[in-house]
Amino acid sequence: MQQPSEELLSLLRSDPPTVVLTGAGISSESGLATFRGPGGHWEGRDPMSLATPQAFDAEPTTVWRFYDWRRTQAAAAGPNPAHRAIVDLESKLSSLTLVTQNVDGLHERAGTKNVVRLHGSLWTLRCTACGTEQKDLRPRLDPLPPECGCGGMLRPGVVWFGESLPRDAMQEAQNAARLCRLMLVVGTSSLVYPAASIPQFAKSAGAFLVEVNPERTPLTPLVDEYYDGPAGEILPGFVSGLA
Ligand code: BV8
Ligand code: ZN
Repeated sequence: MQQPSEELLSLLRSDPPTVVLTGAGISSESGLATFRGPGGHWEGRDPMSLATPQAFDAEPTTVWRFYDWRRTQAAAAGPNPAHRAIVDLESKLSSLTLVTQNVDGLHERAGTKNVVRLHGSLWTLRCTACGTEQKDLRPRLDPLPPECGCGGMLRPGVVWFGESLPRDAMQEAQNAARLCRLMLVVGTSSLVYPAASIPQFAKSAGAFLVEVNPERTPLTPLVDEYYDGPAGEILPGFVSGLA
């Protein structure tokens, strides 16, 4: 398996402000399906077609059940060595900002303290009428979308396609990207915007860009180093090289 280069190790040893941007691929070794990989479909439906406000408007119970399934999958999964390597990096570096597109909560369960969630969380419900958010860690959701105290229907607290990202999360991610000297882009197809634009901010600010993914992506030609392999094997090597 690809070991970190001397260039990356000496950069890491200089304790650079670091951003780690993750996508569904970092959770695949926890057994969670990615959006575009095998197993992502649910009852024959493409998750991309279910993760939209239109789908929820048209088929609220179906979309609700899809997210109930996603929660049961995430609850049954556990953080893998890639999630834990980021926790280790966070403890060894003075400044590490973890920005994730994932909604599964595995970074939080691995122990990462500050998680910038660009696309919300499976473990939050939001009222469609008054917008109130509530944490909901129950293993299973009610069979039907429950009502908020105001009478509005509750929905999953995630960002669907066509919906704007939380302003503060995007702002925090962009600021961290502009200030970092090293960005690790891990397990994302770099197809979904505006999350996929974040590495560009780092690049234009002169950061050293590293991609970890067993497949090449539209970002690969732009990075300084591309590690072709699973994050659960590559990232621990970055940490042990720092020891
Ligand atoms: C928005 C939460 C403004 C829900 C998600 C045309 C051009 C450009 C943009 C658009 C366009 N048409 C529409 C858009 C906008 C759209 C978009 O980008 N679409 C894409 C598909 C073209 N974006 C939006 O709609 C965003 N909002 O633009 O708002 C706006 C406002 C109002 C009106 C109009 C516009 C909202 C996007 C957020 C959607 N919500 N998630 C849920 O989870 O259910 S996105 C969801 O899919 C994930 O969060 C993630 O972001 C994305 C999947 O991407 P990845 O995480 O990268 O996962 P993927 O499966 O794709 O890839 C996995 C990768 O891991 C692969 O590369 C694989 O090789 C790798 N891998 C596998 N195993 C491993 C591994 N890597 C390492 N180790 C391993 N072991
Ligand atoms: Zn309400």
